[in-house]
Amino acid sequence: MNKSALYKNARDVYASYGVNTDLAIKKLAAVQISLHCWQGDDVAGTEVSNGALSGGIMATGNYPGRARNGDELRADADFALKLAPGKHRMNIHAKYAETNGRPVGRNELKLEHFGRWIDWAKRKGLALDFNPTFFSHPKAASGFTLSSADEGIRNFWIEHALLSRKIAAGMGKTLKKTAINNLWIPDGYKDEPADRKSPRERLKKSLDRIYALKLPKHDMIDAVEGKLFGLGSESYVTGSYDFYLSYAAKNGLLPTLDMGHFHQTESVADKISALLVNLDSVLIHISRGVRWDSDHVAVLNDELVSLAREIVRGGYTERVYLALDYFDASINRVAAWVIGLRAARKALLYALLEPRATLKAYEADGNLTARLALSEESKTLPAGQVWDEFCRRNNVPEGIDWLKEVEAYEKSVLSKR
Ligand code: RNT
Ligand code: ZN
Repeated sequence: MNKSALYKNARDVYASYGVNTDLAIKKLAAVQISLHCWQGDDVAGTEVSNGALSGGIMATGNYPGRARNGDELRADADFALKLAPGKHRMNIHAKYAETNGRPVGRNELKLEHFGRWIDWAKRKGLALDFNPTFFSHPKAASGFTLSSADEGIRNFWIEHALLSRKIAAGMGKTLKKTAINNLWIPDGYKDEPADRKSPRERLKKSLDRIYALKLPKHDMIDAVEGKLFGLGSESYVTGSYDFYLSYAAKNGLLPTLDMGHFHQTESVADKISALLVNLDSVLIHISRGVRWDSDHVAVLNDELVSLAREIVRGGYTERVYLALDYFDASINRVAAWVIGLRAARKALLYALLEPRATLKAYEADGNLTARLALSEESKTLPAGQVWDEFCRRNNVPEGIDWLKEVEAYEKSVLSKR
């Protein structure tokens, strides 16, 4: 059977379950996924005085060929983006400033230091997202930043957070595409604190100063990312999920849910409808924790498919912002990007191909037997043929063909670094 016959067959099979595959393909293309620049260089960054990675996160592995500067990083990202179908954004961190060899403090950064990213994004028609960087810096050496007991340290990081928000707004304004500015801090203790309250009170006060500055919502929106624990902050994290969820709800910010930042049996998928009954939007960091918040490459697993299902079932594709967040230095980094991008998009396709109208109807009728039976059968319908068709329609290699291109790029470019 040729390729289009295979797709037609899949389309008929899905039609018999009441699912329109052409509509699914159309909806899928429009969902935006933000690609994290930091997978391309193991979160190293492009600052002049580049410190070691800190803050309780870690990129393990020493696969050759990581990007060593902004141009290499953008070239690699270009390559990855061409191998993944659908609409993308690019997510960058403050530590990816490019300052022409001149050291510029984190409290002195300006929009112009991200000019190369902006020019590149403009050429590609991409939106940019932004993150202040509160780690890999001497002023974060104590493990505390916005919740530090030292007023000087707190003020330094408040300045950094404020100018990051302005940079994000500048990006959004220049590109005419709203930027999301996501704040995550590493603050926490390795061992049981004697005082859990004071750092949280200080964090709240710091955030109040950071978000007192009002910026146009069509230029940028603010998100705050909580966490359960980090390396060296196993017993206490100031900015926990509860802390930020309540802060975000009270102050009109987006909570960020990183899939590696919860107890391992906790379902991020279940949180989507619980949050969006009350909030406008959330930001998801698509990651994969293996035993700990290990930031493994996202794959098509149950967690990701369940999350995508909740987004699609709730009609939330415009209200849930999706961004990848992982860093694996043990495999080809461009491939790591492509695998995660394709996995996230595939999860959304699976969700769009679910016979959800019928499942909901069974549920409404109280026919829970049929609900379970159909849910099981739908898992083995020919989604792969629809995925291949989606790739063809978007001029992206289908199946494993993309890997040959990454291997050729590794040979001709990455291996020479
Ligand atoms: C850390 C958070 C955070 C970082 C990035 C680099 O646990 O997930 O989002 O991964 O900011
Ligand atoms: Zn994250």
